[in-house]
Amino acid sequence: MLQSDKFKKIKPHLITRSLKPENQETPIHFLENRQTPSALTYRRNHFNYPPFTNQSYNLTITGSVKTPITFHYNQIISLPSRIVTSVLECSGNKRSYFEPKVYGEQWKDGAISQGTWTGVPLSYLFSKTGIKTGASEVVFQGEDFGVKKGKHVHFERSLPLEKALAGDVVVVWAHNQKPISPKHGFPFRLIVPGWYGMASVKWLKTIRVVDHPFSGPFQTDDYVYYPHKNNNEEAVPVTVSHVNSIIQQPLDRQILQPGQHEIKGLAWTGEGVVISVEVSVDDGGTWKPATLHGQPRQFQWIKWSYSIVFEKNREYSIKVRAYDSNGHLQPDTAFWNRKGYGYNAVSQIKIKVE
Ligand SMILES: Nc1nc2c(c(=O)[nH]1)N[C@H]1C(S)=C(S)[C@@H](COP(=O)(O)O)O[C@H]1N2
Ligand SMILES: [Mo]
Repeated sequence: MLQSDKFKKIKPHLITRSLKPENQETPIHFLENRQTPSALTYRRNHFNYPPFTNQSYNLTITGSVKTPITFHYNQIISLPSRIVTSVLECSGNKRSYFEPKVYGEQWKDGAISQGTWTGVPLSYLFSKTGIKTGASEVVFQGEDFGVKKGKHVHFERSLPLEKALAGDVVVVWAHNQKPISPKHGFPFRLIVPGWYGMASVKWLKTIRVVDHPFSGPFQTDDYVYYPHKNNNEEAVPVTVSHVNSIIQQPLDRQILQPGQHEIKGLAWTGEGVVISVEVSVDDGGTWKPATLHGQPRQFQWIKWSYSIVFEKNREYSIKVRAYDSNGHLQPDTAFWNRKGYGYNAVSQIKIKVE
């Protein structure tokens, strides 16, 4: 191989937070495409990867339904399908920036991806099974399992029935036009666009309609905002993603040459769309609008950029904040909560000009 061919092979790798179970994030400056390639999509797992068996090709809908049905993979992929391109952000993304610090995976900004998912709307599957009166929630069980607080459990999450029936919740079997990779949920996963990632259950095995509040550990212990350090008062479940942004260029603490530069990054929100992004190069003293690239689309991130001439021998404190169509704005300080979910304070970096 020629020396120059070797150099062409330089490519990004995920940033490891833990290996068993696998938790790795994406270096944010490689979130370039509308579709994050599967190999560069962050991986967030509570347990080891589940064993794959012939049973894995079946998806059962049971509980408070009129006709319980087990669908086979071949049936599911032949049903009327829907395509959704959506951001998936871990609710623990940016956790490492909380002050005071909190326990849990110390994610920086890269526990986020955007992908195109193909599958069958959950509401369509329910039109086949029917739902009994009195049903209130739907529980989604993943094939993966392990020990949590001394108990042997599967990864399980519920949605309120109303949300489960909303047309945008989809049981998907393809990611970026290919079968979902084993690490991201093959053969099926749920996708709940606009909600933090924990709702999008991978290796989906059983869908159970229930008539009482579901209280599994990933529902009522984890993925709850606890505003107080020492008690569980005022707890609120984690649901919709907050309005948020990242600065992809320049990098934090980068040393630059004087002259024209482009500051750029991404912005997104769970409900509504991003309507503007503002940049400050004087530590939040004054704010100017960034240019948005393309039309804002529901559930998708939008690229933004801002041109500036940097002067020599200076340091700049750069801040960025996004607004959405529901009137939400990134706050100066994130809402602190004990388990460190939903961090969305104004994004910031510092750079130095030689
Ligand atoms: N079965 C199962 N589904 C799961 C999880 C899990 O550990 N097991 N993690 C959830 C969390 S917290 C997130 S953020 C996303 C991550 O999806 P990804 O690993 O495909 O990026 O999957 C969700 N679905
Ligand atoms: Mo997550």
